[in-house]
Amino acid sequence: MNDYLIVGSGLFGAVFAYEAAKKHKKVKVIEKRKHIGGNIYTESIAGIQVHRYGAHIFHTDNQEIWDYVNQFAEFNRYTNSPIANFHGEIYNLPFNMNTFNQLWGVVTPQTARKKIAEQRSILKGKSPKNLEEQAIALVGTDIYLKLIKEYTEKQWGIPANELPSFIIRRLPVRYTYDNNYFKDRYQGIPIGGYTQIIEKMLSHENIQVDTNVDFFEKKEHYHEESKKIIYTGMIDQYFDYQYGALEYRSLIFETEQMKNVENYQGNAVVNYTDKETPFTRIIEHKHFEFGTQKDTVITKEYPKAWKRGDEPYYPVNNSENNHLYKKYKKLADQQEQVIFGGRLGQYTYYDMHQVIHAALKLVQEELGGRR
Ligand code: GDU
Repeated sequence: MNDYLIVGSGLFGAVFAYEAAKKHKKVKVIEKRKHIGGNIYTESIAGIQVHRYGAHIFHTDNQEIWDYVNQFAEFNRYTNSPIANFHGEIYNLPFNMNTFNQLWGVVTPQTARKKIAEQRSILKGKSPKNLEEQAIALVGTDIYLKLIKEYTEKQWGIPANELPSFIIRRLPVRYTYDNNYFKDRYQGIPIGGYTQIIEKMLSHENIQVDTNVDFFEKKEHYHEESKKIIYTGMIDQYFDYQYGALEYRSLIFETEQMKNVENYQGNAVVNYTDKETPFTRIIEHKHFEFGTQKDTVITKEYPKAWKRGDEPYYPVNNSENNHLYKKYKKLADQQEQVIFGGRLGQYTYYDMHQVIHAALKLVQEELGGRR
């Protein structure tokens, strides 16, 4: 009998498994894919750590979380500063004095603020109700049209005026010449990739890991052999889509190794913000670790509508889906044996540091005591 069965070996499941194992619990982790790590999985190609399921840049403002993750890997000093390419014009992200200067030639924060205030006036002082209005309120119409609208609609497959405004508030707007994408105190990439982090967590002697296993093929059996289940898959699938399917956004990754190309695009992340380019961004993985290999590896990210059987990457947190999620959440709360966690189990657009935070909170609630 397992004390805990963990469904999914991503960051949420792995943190919980590790902490429970340390407290002498018997833990079994099952994973549908052939490898552990969920979407933070990285693997080496030509000596370069490739982020197989999209770019993952660790950042947090919480020292406890930073110290926690640093137990499992050494982090470098990488600072995320993506470049936007709009029809060949290059702009710095996030929106800051460099962007304002490139767009309007303004050099002082005062003139940049004035320009944005002028453009914001089309909202007539109304408070923003959706992503489009929120974006215009923050940075004005020029930036909205060149760097936000088409990228966002490509990414989400929904008009920007039907998306929630919190999505754009993820990005800072700065009146300084600072291209750092994140506001957090701590930031970096684990030297040697993310997979080692999960490997270290799951290598505890009280944890058994089975890959290539689908929970739904033997759901009853798993319920019988475990005291509790931590389920990190899609919450609607767990309940057999009984109220209907939640929406997700999927992605296709096209990865290419380029022989004898030392430096393809000069930056780890380049966003293509026009609607004509079918992908949203190109990741050149070696730049996350300041690599000097003679080859390079790039990945193009194509957003895609999600249908059953596809990989769900992002929850689409508009009001209909959030309403539907609440119904599933009610069912989830009635399950004594099962706890739902992670991006898919809680239908929440979590970043890695938030996932660790949520998993440690659950550890505290379930197992109490100090780590
Ligand atoms: N957005 C734009 N234009 C851009 C970039 C973003 O309009 O050039 C809008 C989009 O609506 C997007 C939203 O801002 O959906 C949020 O953007 P994020 O970059 O936060 O979205 P992602 O989740 O795709 O970002 C992921 C990670 C980030 C960071 C980033 C790489 O969640 O932490 O690593 O990739 O730059």
